[in-house]
Amino acid sequence: MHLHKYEKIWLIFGMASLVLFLLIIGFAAFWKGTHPQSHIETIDPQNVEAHDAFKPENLGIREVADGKYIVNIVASAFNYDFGKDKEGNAIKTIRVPKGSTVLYQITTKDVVHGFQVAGTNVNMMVEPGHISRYETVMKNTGEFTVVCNEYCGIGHHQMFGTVEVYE
Ligand SMILES: [Cu+2]
Repeated sequence: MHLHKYEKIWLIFGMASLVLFLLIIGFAAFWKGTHPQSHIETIDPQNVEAHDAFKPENLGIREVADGKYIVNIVASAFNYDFGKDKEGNAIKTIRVPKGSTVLYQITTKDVVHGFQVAGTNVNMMVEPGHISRYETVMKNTGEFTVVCNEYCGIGHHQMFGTVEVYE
């Protein structure tokens, strides 16, 4: 079989790019540990309290190791449940020291919601029946507004909270 010179060049180019892309995917998946951050674990949306992370007393922020925090949140129309303080008032602000590693775990009781900490790289879709997780280092100080970016109904704009990163 005779191949034209340009055909050969294109074949080699095509195959080399395919190999290169597969190597990049392999490198990201096996070496860097890149994987989808969320939607791995399922949960009964009608009974989220059955899951340890979403028991009312476990909601909100918890320090699990030095500089490591877990934040558990239950979203519902039209509220983010960050748990309650000692007086029984709903917590609306999560406070973390700068540079800490925070794992956000969030689920929803009803419809699809969003969870975005505006100004950071935390931005998740929250689907009923799934647990959305994202771990990040809070590098910058400031007050960041939590917003729902999936239109979830008439009170959509009332879904908000604050993450405060202090020195
Ligand atoms: Cu919402």
